[in-house]
Amino acid sequence: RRTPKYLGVTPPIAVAESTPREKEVTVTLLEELRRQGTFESEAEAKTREIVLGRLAALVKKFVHQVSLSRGLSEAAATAAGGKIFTFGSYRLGVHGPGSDIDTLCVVPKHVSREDFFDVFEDMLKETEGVIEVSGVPDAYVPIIKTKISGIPIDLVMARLALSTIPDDLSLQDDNLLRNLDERCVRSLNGSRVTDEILRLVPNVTVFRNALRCIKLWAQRRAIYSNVNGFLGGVAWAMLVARICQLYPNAIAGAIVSRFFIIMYQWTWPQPVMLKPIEDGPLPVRVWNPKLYPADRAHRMPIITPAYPSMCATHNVTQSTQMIMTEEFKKASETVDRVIVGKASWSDLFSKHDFFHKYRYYLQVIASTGGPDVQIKWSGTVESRIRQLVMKLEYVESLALAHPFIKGFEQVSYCLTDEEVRAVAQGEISEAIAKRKKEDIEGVEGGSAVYSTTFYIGLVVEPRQRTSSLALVCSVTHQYLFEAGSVGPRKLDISYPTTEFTKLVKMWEKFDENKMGIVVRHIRRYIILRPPLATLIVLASALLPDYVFDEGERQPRLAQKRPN
Ligand code: 3AT
Ligand code: MN
Ligand code: MN
Repeated sequence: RRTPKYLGVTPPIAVAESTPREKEVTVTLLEELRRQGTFESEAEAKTREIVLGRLAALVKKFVHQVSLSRGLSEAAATAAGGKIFTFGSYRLGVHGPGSDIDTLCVVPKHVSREDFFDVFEDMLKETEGVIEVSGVPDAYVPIIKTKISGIPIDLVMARLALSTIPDDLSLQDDNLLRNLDERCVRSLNGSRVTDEILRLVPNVTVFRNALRCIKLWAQRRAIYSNVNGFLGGVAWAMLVARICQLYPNAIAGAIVSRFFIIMYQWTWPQPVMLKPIEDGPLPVRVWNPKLYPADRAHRMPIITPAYPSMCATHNVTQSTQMIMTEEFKKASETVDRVIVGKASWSDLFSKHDFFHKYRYYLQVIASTGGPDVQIKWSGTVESRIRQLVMKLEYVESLALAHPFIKGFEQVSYCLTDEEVRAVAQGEISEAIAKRKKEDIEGVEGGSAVYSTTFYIGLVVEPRQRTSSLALVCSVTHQYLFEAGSVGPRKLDISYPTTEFTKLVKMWEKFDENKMGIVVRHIRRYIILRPPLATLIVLASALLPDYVFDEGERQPRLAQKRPN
């Protein structure tokens, strides 16, 4: 069998070497990435290596100890082995200072998942330099989160159907997945996908530098987030890898420039794949739009290269696709200007303008009375926000529902139940905002409210000569409209918001007495219409200061031309 001369599902677009100008801009790109602080220090890199060495030894010790307890001989217990593999940004070589190390612990068949969360977790806790060990054994991908010598570590485990795990074990063989627990297959997946991506790019250094640039850009433009319907780290990595395949001899600056234009013009839902989808030994679903209607619904399918292949962009909605497409376009224009010397790379990394862009925003406020329950509740609400976005997309006069990629957390110290209710509704008065923990200590009826607020920007379809608009929001029953010549135009979003709150309350751990969920609309600014200026008493809430960086806030009052 002849091996193809290229990597990927099609031949390359061009095999040319980069031009001198592309080499120049690659140098300046790397300088800018350094200036932006995307690289860690040498000291931190060294610490990571030491930490990984200690972790590898600890996993071997763990396997050894459990092996002895299962009655294996000393020699057999030592031969049982145990190995760690990294995945995520560290394995790809694009991690920044403070990134975690995603680590997979592979153990032989006589070591169980329970051992991992009992024996190994305890061993970790007793290890010097280890703090904050917390296991989540019932997660979809069970995980231990920890910190060793200041480096955050995510640990997952896979138990293979092998009696020994040798040091030179590779996870590439699909047959290793036979007879494994589903959680082990899922845990192996991250590592198998990352390794496969690295095998499928023509030049790993070029890939890394280009990906570093794309990641920073996506973060700054607030389109880096899988749960909110944008792309996560693995999906961005696969997109960059595909461009690298299409231009096997191009250097990073050239890859970045091709990246944006190709992604802008990509004919979705044609999938991005790094190799043909393969069948394998498990009775599991592999992505296949011909077979499965759910896969057909993927708008921007980006398919993982390791068996069983899956779509990494299942969460993309009509709105998030539109937003990303617009960003690809803008970025490609910026890079064009960089290449001709009319812009600098720092322009590509300029901050998003989410909180300046829309007239109307929805606030989704998740609240509870304690920090631990708040993490779970706000995480649940966040993971459902794309359901709200999709429901909003069905509202006729809404052109776009743009979810922001992170929630804003606050703790408010309340003296009365009334204040607690107000905070849960998003009304944090100045008096409450100023109050400190000490101010409610020992006060009867005093309590802390933890809240996380998510934002969705709304674009209302323009209607000819309509300056009047009424927003109806079910939860707060506020009507809001500007008096206008055409009569109030209603935008009724009570159905999507009510359905959404019902949906999040269906969470199995939902507790009506402890958890609050409120959706309300707010505005960016108050519009003053000169002749009617005094009538702007319909005081609806405005975007709060905390969404802006210092000095970023625009005037709260927008003067509107008399019409
Ligand atoms: P950082 O540099 O760490 O921010 P990263 O790409 O390494 O970037 P993560 O550590 O969050 O990002 O994730 C690494 C991989 O872990 C990506 C995915 O394969 C897996 N992963 C992350 N979050 C989850 C999750 N909630 N459930 C299952 N797998 C996850
Ligand atoms: Mn990571
Ligand atoms: Mn992680």
